[in-house]
Amino acid sequence: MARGKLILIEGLDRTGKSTQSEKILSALGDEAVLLKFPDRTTRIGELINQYLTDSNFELPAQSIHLLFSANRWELNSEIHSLLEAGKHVILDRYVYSGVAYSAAKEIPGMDISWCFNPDKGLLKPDLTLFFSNQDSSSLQDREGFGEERYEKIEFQKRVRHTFSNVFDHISDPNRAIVDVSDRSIEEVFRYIEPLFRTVINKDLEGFTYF
Ligand code: 2DT
Ligand code: MG
Repeated sequence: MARGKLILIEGLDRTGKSTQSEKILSALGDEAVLLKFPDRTTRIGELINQYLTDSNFELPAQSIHLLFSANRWELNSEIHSLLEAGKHVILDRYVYSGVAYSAAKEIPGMDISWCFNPDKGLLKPDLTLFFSNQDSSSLQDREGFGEERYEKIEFQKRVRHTFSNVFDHISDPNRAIVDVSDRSIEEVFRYIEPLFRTVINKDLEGFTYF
């Protein structure tokens, strides 16, 4: 049986990642499963959730970084099994968010290379779609952000910049940028559908790893 494909939706906050991930899932039906990182339901995920939602719960930047990575590792073998069983796995955030959000803190010593290290060896997606919007007045829309730890305009601007450095650092020919500015949900979906269908119809053998 052909293995399933690993499809990653990455991007900045409020670019419609979760909406499009759900739409891909509906389009593929029971051939696919959708996993979201951080997965807040595991023991490690509960700690991550507390860190994101409770501003009194402090952890060193290095520690929370390693927890986000550990959260991916705890699901790695399950993802592997699903793919081997022929299921397509859609991921809503993964390694690139892990590296970009931590490196954007600009902590001495915690550069992109340091941040990427604990994720080395994780399954690498067969397709990565990076959702981006224009860095303009939309970022003035403070109302649009919620209350979680990273949902601050200044930090989001740094994350945007850091993502492009992360892409320079981690090469991947199977990655595309999707500019969602001024596009409706349906327009974005019409744009990405042929991209993920092409990958799904490929006959790939073996796996690749970060
Ligand atoms: P959501 O809003 O998508 O639930 O993400 N993040 C995410 C990290 O800092 N490191 C990671 O490894 C991952 C996967 C992005 C919650 C926040 O967590 C950030 C936003
Ligand atoms: Mg969020």
